[in-house]
Amino acid sequence: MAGAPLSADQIESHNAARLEALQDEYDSLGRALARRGVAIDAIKARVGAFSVATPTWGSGRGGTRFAKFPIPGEPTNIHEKLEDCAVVQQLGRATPRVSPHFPWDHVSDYKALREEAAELGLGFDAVNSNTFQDQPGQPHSYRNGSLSATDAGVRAQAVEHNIDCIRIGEELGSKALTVWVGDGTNFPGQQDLGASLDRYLEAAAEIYAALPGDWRMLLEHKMYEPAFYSTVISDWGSSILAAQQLGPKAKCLVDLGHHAPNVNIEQIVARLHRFGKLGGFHFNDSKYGDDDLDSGSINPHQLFLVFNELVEAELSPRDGFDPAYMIDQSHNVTDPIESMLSSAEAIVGAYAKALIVDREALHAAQAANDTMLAFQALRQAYRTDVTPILAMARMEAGGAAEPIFAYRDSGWRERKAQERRPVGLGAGIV
Ligand code: LRH
Ligand code: MN
Ligand code: MN
Repeated sequence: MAGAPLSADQIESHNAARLEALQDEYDSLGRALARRGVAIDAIKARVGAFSVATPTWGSGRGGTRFAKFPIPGEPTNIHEKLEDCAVVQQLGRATPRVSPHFPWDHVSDYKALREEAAELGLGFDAVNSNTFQDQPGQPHSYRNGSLSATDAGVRAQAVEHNIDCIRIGEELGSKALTVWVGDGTNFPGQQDLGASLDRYLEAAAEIYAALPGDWRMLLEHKMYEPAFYSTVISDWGSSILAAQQLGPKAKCLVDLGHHAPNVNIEQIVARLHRFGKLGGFHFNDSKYGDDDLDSGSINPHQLFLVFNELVEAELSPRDGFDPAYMIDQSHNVTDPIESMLSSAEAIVGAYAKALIVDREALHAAQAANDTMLAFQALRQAYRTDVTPILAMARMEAGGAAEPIFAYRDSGWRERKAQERRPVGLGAGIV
């Protein structure tokens, strides 16, 4: 790969030292899966073809509203963020695209940025707009909302920003705009709940009208935060209604952290797919709310169940089923590169487990109302350690057998700590 950030020789010798053991584990798992009628090489091929985008904003250390604790060598601009995302891709081989956020990733020349990313082996995924923060020099404030604001000037500014994001995305080679607004209220009576949705829909339609023919507009819902009494696009119900009203290019994006506690997210996935409106994911994990913890770190079973629905959806596609997969995490206490490597592996691993579910047995048990055997079909797949499949797929694509160890050995962060300017202390991002 031209311009790859790490030495290919280092990855090769890392792999050479592990190949024999890995081959042994892969062959043993292959025999076990063959006895279940599953061809391991076919699963490896599907795993190798799967990808998930990394968030540019996840490559720096995040924080909470209390504090942010930067690490030496973390990226300070979009160029350095791309470099770090390229490290994640070079070692993990599951994250060939980055999802940018504007204006956080603003540059003056987007064509050059696209070339710079391509040199690093990266492309661009969905662009994310930001009308949840005020920017220096901006005429109107979003303190009272953006697309749903009562002030027409504020709404027009928010629409224009989203259209600017589309134009930037076209230069970058993106095909989708993700719209999440922080609009909502903190007090009963603060706003008319119906009228604010009307204003949102009208403004969103102006953005929709500016979408190129082959683009999608991904509506991201969130139940609370920063608004704590109501949010305008609070749940998948509001999201699908808005997407249906806007038109076929509008789809719903499911951020795993944006739901009520204990809600059945896999069922939401199935519902959105049923109506052809499943547009994409922001993967993360959570214990309490929109924690933005690493994917699969708290509830890996839920991640598996989500992928189980996605594999079912692949088998019965509706309306061009092709969801955009992205990570959306805040790495507050880890090296973001390590968190993205670990998260990508958790996501791909959940997909691999879903692929090895004995679907025939599952569907037969469902038809016969045999609850326990239906559950066992899922359980058997979930219990399977798919690590050798993931490692082999990665290695065959030029990545590392054990990406986090290869990353540590590369000394990347220590080197960057010498080269990059230190990040100031301060509050985190959302
Ligand atoms: C909102 C959100 C949304 C933003 C990102 C930074 O909580 O999930 O996707 O764009 O965080
Ligand atoms: Mn999100
Ligand atoms: Mn979020």
